[in-house]
Amino acid sequence: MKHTHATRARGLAALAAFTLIAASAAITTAAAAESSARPAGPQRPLVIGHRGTSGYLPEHTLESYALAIELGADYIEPDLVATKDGVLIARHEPNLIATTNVKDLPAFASRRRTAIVDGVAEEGFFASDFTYAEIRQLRAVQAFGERDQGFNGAYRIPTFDEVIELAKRKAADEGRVIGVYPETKHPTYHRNLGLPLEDRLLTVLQRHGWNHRSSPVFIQSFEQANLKYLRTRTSVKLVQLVDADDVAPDGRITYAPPFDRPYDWAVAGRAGTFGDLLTPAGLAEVRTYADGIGPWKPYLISSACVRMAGTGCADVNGDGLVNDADRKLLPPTAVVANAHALGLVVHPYTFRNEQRRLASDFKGVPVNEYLAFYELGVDGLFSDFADTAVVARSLWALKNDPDAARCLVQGRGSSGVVCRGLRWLNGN
Ligand SMILES: [Ca+2]
Repeated sequence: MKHTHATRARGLAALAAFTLIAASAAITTAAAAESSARPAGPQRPLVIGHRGTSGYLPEHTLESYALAIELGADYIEPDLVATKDGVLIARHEPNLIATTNVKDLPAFASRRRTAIVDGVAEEGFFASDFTYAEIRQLRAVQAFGERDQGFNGAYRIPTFDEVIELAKRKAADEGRVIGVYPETKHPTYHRNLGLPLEDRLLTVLQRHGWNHRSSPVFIQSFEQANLKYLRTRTSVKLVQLVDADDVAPDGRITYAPPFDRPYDWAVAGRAGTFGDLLTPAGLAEVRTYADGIGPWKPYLISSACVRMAGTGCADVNGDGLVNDADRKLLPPTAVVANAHALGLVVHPYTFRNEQRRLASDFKGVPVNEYLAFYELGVDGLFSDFADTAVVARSLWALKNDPDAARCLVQGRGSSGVVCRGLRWLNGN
C-alpha cells in the first residue's frame, strides 16, 4: 500500500460521487417496488469498500463503511488492531498518529513514544497503550493529504463488533448480502505484545454467528503463519495478501524490507520474497491454507516508464510530477489464470481515482482501470471509491452479460424475469 504525494482531480471525483449518489437513490426507489432476481449470467466481481469509502470520508469509521454500502459495495474492509485491554478496533496501523486527532489531545501527550513495528522504528501513539474507553475519546481524520479534510474530527473509532453490526443492519435495510473483510494487521507484532489478534477475531465472528464457511466473511493477512493457524481454527474464507516495495522503471516488481516478504518469514529466517507466493509452486502452497489471494495490482498488470529520464521515468505529461500517469501498461501476467486453475479467488488492491495513480493508458478515467481488471477476470477488488468501482462493474456487465442491455432498457430479461436498475446490473 504505497503512499506517494501530489494532488489534483479531487473536485472531479467529488462531483462524480454526488451525481452517482443522486442517480442511485432514484434507481433504488424505483426498484424497491418490485423484487428483482438476476438471470443466469457471468458472475459479478465483488466490490470491496477499502477502509470503507476512504476516498471520501476518514477511513475506518462507521460513516465511511456505511457510505461504501450505500454506493454499492458488497463487502466493507476493516483493518484490525488491538487496544491495551484486547478490544479489536478498526485502524490501518497500530500507530494512531496519521488517522486520528490523538496528537492534538493534551490528555494523551505523554503516550507519545517510539515503537518498533516489523523491524522499523516509528514515533507516535500506539493502540496497545490505550484502553478502549480512551480510544473512544479520539476522532478520525483523513489520512491522505490530497483528499477532503472537511470531516476531520467528526467521527469516532469503531470496534470490529460495531462494524459487523453495521453490515448486518444495512443488509437488512437493503435486502442484499453485505459482508466484512477484516485484515489482521501486523500479527507477529501483536502476538509479541501479548495481544494476539486471531482468536479475538474469531470470538467476535462467533458472537455474531459468522464463524462458518458460508459466512459473508474473508479474513486477510500479509503474514502467512497466522493464516495457517486460522485455517486450523475456522472454516471462514481466508485470503493471502501479497505486497511488494515498488515497481522499477521497466515494470519489474521490487522488494525491500519490510515490504520484501511476510514479516513472519523474516522472523523465522525464511528466505524469498512476496513474489514467490504467486509462482505456480507458491500458489499451490497458498491453496493448502487459503481460499484466495489479495495481490498488489502490479502483480496482475504492471507498468513501465513511457520514457526514461536518468534512472527514473520522464515527466511525459509535463505536469511537473513523476508518477503513474507517466507510465504505460505492460501485458497482463498469468497470475489470475494460475490462481484460478487452483481454485483460488483473486482480489487485487487498491483502486483509487486520483489522476496521478492512473497509468497513461487509462487517459485519466478511473473507470478504465477497473474495466481492465474486470476483463482480466478478477473475482473482486479493493476500492477507495466504491461508486466508481460499481459503475465500472455495470459497464462490464453490459459488455459481458447478453441480458444486461435488455434488462437495462426493458426491465425484463430474455427469460421474462424482472431485472431492473443499477443494483440488478451489479448482481444484487
Ligand atoms: Ca507527470
